[in-house]
Amino acid sequence: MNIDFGLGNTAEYQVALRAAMELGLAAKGTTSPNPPVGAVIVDSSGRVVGRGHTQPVGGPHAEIMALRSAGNTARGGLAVVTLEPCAHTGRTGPCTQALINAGVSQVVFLHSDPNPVASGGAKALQEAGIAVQQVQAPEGAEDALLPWLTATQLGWPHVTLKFAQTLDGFTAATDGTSQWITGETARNHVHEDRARRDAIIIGTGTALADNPSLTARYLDGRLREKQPRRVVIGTRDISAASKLHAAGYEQYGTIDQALSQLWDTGARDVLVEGGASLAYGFLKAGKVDAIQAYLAPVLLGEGRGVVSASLAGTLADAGRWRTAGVRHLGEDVLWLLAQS
Ligand code: AOF
Ligand code: ZN
Repeated sequence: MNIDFGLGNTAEYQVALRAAMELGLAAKGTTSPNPPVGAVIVDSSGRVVGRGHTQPVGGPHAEIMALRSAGNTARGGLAVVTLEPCAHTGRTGPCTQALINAGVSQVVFLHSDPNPVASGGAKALQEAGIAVQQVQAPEGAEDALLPWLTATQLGWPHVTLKFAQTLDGFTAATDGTSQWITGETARNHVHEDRARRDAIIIGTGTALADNPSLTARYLDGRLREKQPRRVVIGTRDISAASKLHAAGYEQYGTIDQALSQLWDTGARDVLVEGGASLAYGFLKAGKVDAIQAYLAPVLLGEGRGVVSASLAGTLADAGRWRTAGVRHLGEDVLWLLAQS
């Protein structure tokens, strides 16, 4: 499909798509089991006249929020959405109909909807005479929908394994000290990321050894507005004196029990934060969809590893990951990996 969007050049809708992706990112962590979608409305002069993102479950979808903020200026305009507009009546009405009613003449979207109940929106819009085009994400833009898309296809939560390590692969020194391997910028990123997940998971070993609170905080220690669910996997009792007790948490005996219960209760995007034996369990079971490694410019020579046991006895058997992105965070580097 080759459509003239009347915007002069494609750079303008790339800007709109970036804006929509940023709106989606702002909603991440607040929408599950629904996707964190972002939407903008652009008028015929290329000006962004409406913005919106998915509201917490049961609330309006991104398109509805963007149309509300655009008002009458949506007529004849372009809607840029990170997910194919829904064609169904679920907890809310179909966004396709709202776009048609608002008189939008063009729709650009990033991802097709893998949810069979809601999909078919592109076709419905075309049948109503609206020009529809699916586009690629702009280079380097963070895509908030990826975990939800994978989870929806799998029928199982998307799992990100996260760790901070020295340049030579250690998460703690031989005496057990691990605070801090990475600098402030990277640690702040971890907290921002926690707030955008549905749950953070640790093993009982880490809960007992580190006594973490697993909250999402600002650098000054204040709690962020959105807190993820805190989940501990393992059968050992967590002491009543643990900070987790105060913050509230859930405990499951096995990885499968935890993920199955998390899925059933709406979690789609979960973060595994340690320790080494839980990381081993998730990796060995093939339950890791993405890795988020924070690499610090420190060498220890000896120390505690990221994973507690062997994943491959010979190099040819070792799983190789695909680099999905690299970011500088102060003196540290965030390495994002996906399954190849
Ligand atoms: C959202 N936000 O911006 C879009 C969604 O039960 P409902 O009516 O809220 O519908 C949820 C489904 O709608 C969701 O699984 C997805 O397939 C589709 N699109 N959902 O929550 C949005 N565009
Ligand atoms: Zn919708």
